[in-house]
Amino acid sequence: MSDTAPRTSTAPLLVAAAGGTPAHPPVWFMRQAGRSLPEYREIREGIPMLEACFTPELVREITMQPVRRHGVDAAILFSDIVVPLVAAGIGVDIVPGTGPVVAEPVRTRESVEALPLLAPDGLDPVAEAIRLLRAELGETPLIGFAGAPFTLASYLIEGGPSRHHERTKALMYSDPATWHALLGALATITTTFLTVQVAAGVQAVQLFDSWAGALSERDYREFVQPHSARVLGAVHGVPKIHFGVGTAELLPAMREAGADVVGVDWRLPLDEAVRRLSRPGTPAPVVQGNLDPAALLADFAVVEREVRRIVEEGRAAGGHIVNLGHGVLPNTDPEVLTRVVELVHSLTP
Ligand code: 1CP
Repeated sequence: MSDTAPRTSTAPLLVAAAGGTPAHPPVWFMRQAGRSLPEYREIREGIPMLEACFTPELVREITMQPVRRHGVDAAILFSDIVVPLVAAGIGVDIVPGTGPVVAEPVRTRESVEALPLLAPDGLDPVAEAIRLLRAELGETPLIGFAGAPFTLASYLIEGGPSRHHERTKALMYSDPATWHALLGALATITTTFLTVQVAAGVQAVQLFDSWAGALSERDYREFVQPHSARVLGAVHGVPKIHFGVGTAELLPAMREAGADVVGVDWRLPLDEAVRRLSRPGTPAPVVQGNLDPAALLADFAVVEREVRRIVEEGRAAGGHIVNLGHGVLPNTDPEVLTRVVELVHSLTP
């Protein structure tokens, strides 16, 4: 933080993340940049995803698009969870219509030991994009992010997107030593990715453990939580949001990993999530979520009812950041997102 920066921010997202009462409920959308916006499709025309992620001027513009269009309470850096793997020299590409594809899947002790380290200067274009964005964003906070070790491991082991994560779990159960070596290496890479972003100026971070909900709580605690906790413990000075999908049974363990804010998907009402997250003698939990992304495809009367319900249920929390329960679906009408922002801003926190 520079000498001239205010010590406390009144930005609603940062107030809510700290458990305070903001002027209005803050709202942003996971995957708010990207395929639902025609201006995004236009600017990405002919430019591969990863090339875009390493071009500061493009990252700046794509990150700004949803802020300008919707008036959301935060920008999220346009990047991807595999960007630090690419910066480390691991062979990963993002294939249109598929997602991350890994050239040589990592399934043995030898391939884990051969994983490269990530030198921070490999992320210089990302840091440069963050500096450009802070200069442009003014009072609107910029959220940085990374994929958590488990979710990254799933892509590396499976070789690409996976429904059941079966090779991932097979390695976890059959060779715990190799498993922990892999998650340890990924925790180190993820920590570098996040600390570079914080040093460059992001004002909050979100750790995406999108696929952690595939695990039982017992397995999560044994095989995953220590590595995510190491990442979260190494990031200082900004609020930390910890998010996964299908994590109703994992929420307390995810909070214990060190998060200030726990992201909740649409399967669990926020008041029930708060009940599960609460511990006697500790401050009321702060939550983020949890509109079903598919509900945005319904009539606006339905959307409005759902938004009002979620803001109401969020009152049980110490603070509430309104968001979806997972990312914006590509066929979402951007007008609906703008109307949701207007509606949320008209409500009392
Ligand atoms: O608002 C934003 O768009 C921010 C940028 C962002 C973020 C936060 C992108 C751009 N990716 C992510 C995170 C990300 N990437 C996650 C965690 C969040 C989540 O659970 O949705 C995951 C799991 C990925 C991996 C990934 N990258 C996928 C999912 C594949 C699967 O397993 O189902 C996909 C499709 C990508 C590519 C990608 N990343 C981002 C965009 C806009 C795209 C589409 C690529 C394109 O436009 O060609």
